[in-house]
Amino acid sequence: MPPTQKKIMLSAVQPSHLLTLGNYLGALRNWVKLQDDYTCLFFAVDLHALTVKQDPKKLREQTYLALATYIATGIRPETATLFIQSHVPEHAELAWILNCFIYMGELSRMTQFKEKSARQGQAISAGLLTYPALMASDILLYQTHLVPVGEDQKQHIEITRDIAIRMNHIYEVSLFTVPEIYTPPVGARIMSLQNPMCKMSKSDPDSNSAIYLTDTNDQILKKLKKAVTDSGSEITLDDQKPGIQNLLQIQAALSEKTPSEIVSEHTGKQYGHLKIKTAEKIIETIGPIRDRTLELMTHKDYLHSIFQAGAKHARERAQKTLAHVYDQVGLIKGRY
Ligand code: AQP
Repeated sequence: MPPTQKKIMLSAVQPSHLLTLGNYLGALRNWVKLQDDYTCLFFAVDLHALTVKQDPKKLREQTYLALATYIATGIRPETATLFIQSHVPEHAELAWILNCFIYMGELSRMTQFKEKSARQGQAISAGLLTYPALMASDILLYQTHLVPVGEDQKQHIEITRDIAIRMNHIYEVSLFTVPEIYTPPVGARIMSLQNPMCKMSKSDPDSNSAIYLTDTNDQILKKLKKAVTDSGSEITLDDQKPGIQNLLQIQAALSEKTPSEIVSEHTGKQYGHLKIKTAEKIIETIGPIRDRTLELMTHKDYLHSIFQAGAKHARERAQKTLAHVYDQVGLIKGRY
């Protein structure tokens, strides 16, 4: 199909810390698999990252790193539009309008808000609460058809759909395409290696809880050996064994097999064997991505040229939607 007739697929990652194996299996890998069937926009959501405390120097470096990782994973910059969220000011502009159409009750019910605000204690930023408005803006600006994400982001896409339907209804015009969600059958929720009841997260302060996409082979092996399991020894798919289930999920996702097939491959083996095999599988996949990412990080001018071209292209699309929204909600067109 010629690119102009393809549907739009869009997704992003917050450069709030180093990207994890969860980000890879839940998101990035699926972007690569689906990229040929869609017109794609992928970006680093640096404005979202500001909803939790950031070191400015690290944030800049992590933003480069996120985009380098996209390319290293297999996203083709020749066909996909790659950019940085803050380089397209329309994201923040539309987010303001959407903020006026989302209800406080909807925002305060979001699981991510509840979990992250509990960690922030008394000083909870308003940005953390209104995060879904900015995310809805990211998606709706481009008339997106499909958003591939991990399980944890499903709720934010659902609220995006609700806002799109609500505003299309209020103004009796198609302001926004209502996006569909894509989550992978295996790997949509990778759990922490240290607490398998919580999801693996970039911002978890315990670095042993996550495999970062820049970890060395040695670090990966050590983290897997330290992974929390339980006191048993039989490898089975059992809700009472969340640590073992997580390792089986990781191996299954990386091998394109089902978790039950992985169980069969480990019949009669001990937990230690499963940990080593899982580490080997991660190294096999992540090793080349890490090496390519670090190589790309030595060519910042190249990376910069890609996001500059990407932002220019993204703005052309974003401006059309924003102008239509401004007009429909009753703002006077500027004449500058
Ligand atoms: N553990 C996970 N398993 C599967 N998918 C995951 N994703 C995140 N964690 C997992 C998916 O990765 C994409 C990018 O996520 P994000 O950067 O927008 O933020 P997040 O969902 O809040 O991810 P993190 O790693 O937990 O970041 P922090 O710690 O900064 O909040 C999304 O598609 C997400 O579903």
